[in-house]
Amino acid sequence: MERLDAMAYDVLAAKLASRGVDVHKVRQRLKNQRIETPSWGFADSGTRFGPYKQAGSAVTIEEKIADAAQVHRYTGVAPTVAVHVLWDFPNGLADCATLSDYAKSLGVAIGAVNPNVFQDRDYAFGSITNDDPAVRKRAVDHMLDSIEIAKKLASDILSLWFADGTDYPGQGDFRRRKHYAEECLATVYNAMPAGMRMLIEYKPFEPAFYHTDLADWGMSYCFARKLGPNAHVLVDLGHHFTGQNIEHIVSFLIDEARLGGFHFNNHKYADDDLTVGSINPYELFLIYNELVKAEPDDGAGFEIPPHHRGNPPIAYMIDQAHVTKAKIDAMIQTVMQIQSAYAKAMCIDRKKLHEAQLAKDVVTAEMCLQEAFATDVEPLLRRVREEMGLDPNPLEAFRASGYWDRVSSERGFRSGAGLGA
Ligand code: RM4
Ligand code: MN
Ligand code: MN
Repeated sequence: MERLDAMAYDVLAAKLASRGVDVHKVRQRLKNQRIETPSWGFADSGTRFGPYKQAGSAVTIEEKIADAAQVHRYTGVAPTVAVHVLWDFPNGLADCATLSDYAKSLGVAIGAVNPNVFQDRDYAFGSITNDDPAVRKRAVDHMLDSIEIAKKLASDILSLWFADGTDYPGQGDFRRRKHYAEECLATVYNAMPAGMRMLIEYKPFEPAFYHTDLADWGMSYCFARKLGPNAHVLVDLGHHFTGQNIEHIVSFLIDEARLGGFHFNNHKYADDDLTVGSINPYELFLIYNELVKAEPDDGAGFEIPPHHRGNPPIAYMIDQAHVTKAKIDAMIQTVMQIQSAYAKAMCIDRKKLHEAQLAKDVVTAEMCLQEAFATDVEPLLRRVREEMGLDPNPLEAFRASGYWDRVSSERGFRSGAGLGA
């Protein structure tokens, strides 16, 4: 097996060399990749019809961090966990006193802090766009508290998503609501310490079904620009209409230096929060193609134009709720899927692609992408994992560890705070 692996790797390295790709650099970049898991992805979640409970689902933030640490332990590239304030710290600041140390003891750290201004009944008619100043203040205060929590947890990302919108024409005034949102966001932005970034997520519909106040990337971008250099757009892959060209949006935002991060997931119909790459792996690959081009060294030895540079650091976060899959298995599978898309995007013959574009040879240009997408990058990923001191197959290694069997019998079925729970 080892000999076969070594042979497969050599064949792949030779293939990549013929495309002008330096396989050593690709390995290095794969080792430097970072993916953030969400605390809520380890807890019970559900559908609009109700929550589904799994034996072993995490309830406390300590359990969620412990589960996230398993994902990092077997993949080596998921060292941070995003947290959701209301679900993870129901008592606010008091709940997170020793959490950084706890996370550190398990080999991980806290990532983006997500305030929650959508669950409470008060927000049914909007949070930062509500006509009632007391509700707007409540939402702003919660975000200010979230900044304090982020400081306490040594996190430098405040990640915002708003459910604000209306269900029927005439229900609200678009422009009045827009001005409320601008004012509230400015208050929050100005309270952030130096070095903290605000990520602004958008979503076209749901839970509001007529209009959403932050409906698309252009609106998030517009708010971010008005706020200042530390406000960036968060692209959640599930928050687009079917057929929308997400890689184009990604590329545009990179060029404007406003792409702040991702919420990885995949959808077939709406905001399904399925495993990224499960429905449309080619889309994920095409997104990574844009990201690879924006990295300082494209690893292909081909000079990338300076206008592709200068974007802020990109937070690669997962936002998935696994209802039917075993949660840690699904998270490891997700990380592997993202690694694979990244690796494939680095297998593109960039010189050939560039020349084909200039020569208006559409077929060759497209085939440069298709050949890279069809490349079996598993031998490369296995080699990288071995070099990182990991098992070449993280999912099998995790399953063989017995962790899940142990925690599911220890924890059993329980209720807890969380999405739909
Ligand atoms: C939204 C959005 C946010 C997430 C909430 C629960 O659709 O994706 O990121 O925090 O769901
Ligand atoms: Mn999201
Ligand atoms: Mn979503």
